[in-house]
Order: sequence, then structure tokens, then C-alpha cells
Amino acid sequence: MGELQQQREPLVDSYLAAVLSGDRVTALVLMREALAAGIPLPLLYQDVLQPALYEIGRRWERGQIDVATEHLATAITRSVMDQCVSIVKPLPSGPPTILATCMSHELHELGLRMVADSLELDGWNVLYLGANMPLDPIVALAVQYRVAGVIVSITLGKQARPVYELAQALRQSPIGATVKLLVGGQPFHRISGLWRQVGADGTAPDAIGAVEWVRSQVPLVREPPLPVMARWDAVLTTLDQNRALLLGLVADQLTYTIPLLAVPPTATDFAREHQRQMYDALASLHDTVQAAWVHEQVLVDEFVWAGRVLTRWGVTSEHVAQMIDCYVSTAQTLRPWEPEAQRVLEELRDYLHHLARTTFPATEGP
Ligand code: B12
Repeated sequence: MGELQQQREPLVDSYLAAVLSGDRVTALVLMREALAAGIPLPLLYQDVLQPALYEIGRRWERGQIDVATEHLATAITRSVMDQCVSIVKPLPSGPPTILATCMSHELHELGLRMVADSLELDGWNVLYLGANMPLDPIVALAVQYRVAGVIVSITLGKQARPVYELAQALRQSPIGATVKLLVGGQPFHRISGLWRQVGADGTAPDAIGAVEWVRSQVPLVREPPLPVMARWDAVLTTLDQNRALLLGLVADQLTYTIPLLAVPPTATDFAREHQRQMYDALASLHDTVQAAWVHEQVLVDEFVWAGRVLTRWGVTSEHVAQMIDCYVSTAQTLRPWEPEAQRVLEELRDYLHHLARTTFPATEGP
């Protein structure tokens, strides 16, 4: 992404300045803005967070920052990663397919997290164990879930030996004939061929490379990512840019298509009851959408906003489905959508209908 390359260095510098001064909010805002500009999270990990962390390591080594500042910057980065992931990550579905771990006494886990997050964004369901894991429980869990792949991250050179032992243990386990072992981390950058010596099936230099490797080497039927979220970014950006126009059009359209909208909120007890139901329904929709897409903030905001307007007008909960149709069809007419965006919006509508059906009790009209 050329644009990111141009922005990369200033972004690394700003991010670094923020985390080194303990400014978590600015660090998060920088990443959120980059995500909103359409830069995929794995690329942000690779081109911004990783260079910033490496630079922190260099400064700490040279005595330019103390250990407390290094810990602070790392803790902020960890939290920024958690929040960014909750913005973009679809909920994994289906059984775990990949186990991600570090070995005993390896405390560096952010690289592993980046790899695991990137795999989950690609639709793989990852059992994430993190730092400092003893060998036996790793193997036991891998066997219990019959995972198709194990990924191990090491940062300290002395961790090569425990990885070798893990490789041997996995080969002798009941999943030994099928499980693939992918290893990575800085020692593998420095020593070419080390991955073979530890008995792994492969290595990759970074999280994006890890996803490519897993795609090509792990032969299994995997659950696809939630259909809408996987391709939602571009559509979301456009909807966001057109928010006022979109919602105005939806409101106009609804006024004609839903007769109840003409009922003033305080006109009858019915209206008040429907107002309450509508509010509950929208609150449920809000929660369910948030749970499903964790962060689908803009989408959720649209519904809450529209919901408030509709509530004031006294709409029944069963009109939520119509609201969804209006929303989607209006969004589709807003601009010459590409076929892919059209499909995404249709999937969104189907998914929201499903949510509406499973979340809201049917209500009687007046
Ligand atoms: C943060 C940090 C810590 C934190 C870690 C916290 C955490 N939750 O992770 C803490 C404070 C615990 C720590 C402790 C130590 N640290 Co430290 N640490 C770092 C620092 C600054 C950043 C690490 C990091 O997150 N890097 C960013 C990630 C994203 O990069 P990455 O791991 O390389 O991952 C990428 C790729 O390698 C690849 N990848 C990684 N894993 C995998 C796995 C697979 C399967 C694949 C395919 C790819 C892959 O993809 C990732 C994303 O692109 C580094 C500096 C550095 N150069 O990394 C020093 C650094 C690694 N630490 C160092 C040292 C010396 C230590 C300590 C020994 C210090 C001490 N005396 O206590 C201890 C050791 C603790 C232990 N037993 O593990 C040295 C290591 C020197 C060496 N060559 O051995 C470094 C390089 C600092 C330095 N310049 O001297 N550290």
C-alpha cells in the first residue's frame, strides 16, 4: 500500500512519541484513524507497531530509556492491539484449528499475538495460549482439539531447544501425522535454516507471511469469516462519509413506507407501548450487533440514531425489519456501488434480518 509507505515513518514516529510519553489515548487514536483510512490491521502491525517496538528495544539497549518506560510503551501497545482487534475482528466460528503459543520462559508475546490476530482476521479459529507455556499442556491441548496447525513464536535464541522438543512431542502425538508446525520470531530472521533444525514445517518473517504459509500448507476445511465483516471496510467508509445524507433519505423513505410513523409519540397508549418496545428492540439489536461485530460502531450508531427518531414517532418493533431494508436499499442507491459492495450490503441485510428474527419478539400492531 503506497499510501501507507508514505505515511509510515511519520506514523511510527508519532506512535513512538505517544507510547513513550504514556499517552495511550493518542496512540489509540493514531491507530484508529489509520484503520478508518482503510489500512488493514496486519499491515499496521507490520509497518507501524513492529518498527516502533524494535526501536523501543534499541533505545532500551542503549540506555536511552529506562525499563519502566519500556514496560509502559509495551503495555500501551498491548492495549492498543486489543482495542484495534475488537474494531476489526470477526468472531471466530467453528472448532479451533490453530494453536498459538510461546514456550516456557519466553515472555515476548506481542509478535505471536500479531500472527494470531492476522490469522483470525483471515478466518482461522486460533487457540491463543500466549507467553511462557510448558510443553506438556501445549501438546495435550493440541491433541484435545485436534488442531491442524501449531504456531510458535520465539524471541530469545535459547528458545530454539524447547521448540525442538515441542516438534518431537507433536510428531509422536496422535495428531503427529497431520499437524503442521510453523515457527517464527527474531532468531529465525537471524539464522537461516534454524526452522529446519528445530523440526518445524516452515517459517515466515512476519504475520502476513504467516497467513500466506498457513493458507498454503494447512489443508483443512475452515470456517469462512463472517460474510459481511470480512469485506465490510470499504462499504463502511463510504457509509460513514455519507452518514447525514443516508440517514435523511432513510427517514424520508420510512415516513412513506411505514404508516405508523405518522402517529405522534404521545398520541395514544399504543404509541407509548410501541415506543417502549421499539426502544427495547433497538437496544437488543444494538447489543447483538455489537456482540457479533464487536465494534461495528458506525453501523450501530446508525441504528441507534434512526431508532431514536423512530421511537419518537412511535414505531412498533416489527418495523425494525423494514427499517433495515430501507437502510440497505437506500445505501445501495447512494452511489454507483460496485458489485462486491452490493453483495456485502445484501449480506448485511440478510444478517440483520436474521438478528431481528432471533432477537425481537413479534408484536401486534394497533
Ligand atoms: C517488549 C519487550 C519485552 C517485554 C515483552 C512483553 C510482552 N508481553 O511481549 C518484556 C519486558 C517482558 C521483555 C523482557 C525481556 N527482554 Co525484551 N524486548 C521487548 C521489545 C522491546 C519488543 C518485543 C516485541 O514485541 N517486538 C515486536 C514484535 C512484533 O516483533 P517480533 O516478535 O519480531 O514479531 C514479528 C516477527 O518476528 C514475526 N513473528 C513473531 N513470532 C512469530 C511466529 C510465527 C509462527 C511466525 C510465522 C512469525 C512470527 O511476526 C511478528 C510480526 O511481524 C524487544 C525489542 C525487539 N527487537 O523486539 C526487546 C528484546 C527482544 N528483549 C530483549 C531482552 C534482552 C529481554 C530480557 C532478557 C531483559 C531482561 N534482562 O530481563 C527479558 C527476557 C524475558 C524473557 N524471559 O522472555 C532483547 C533480546 C536480545 C536477544 N537477542 O536475545 C531485545 C531485542 C531488546 C534489545 N534490543 O536488547 N522484553
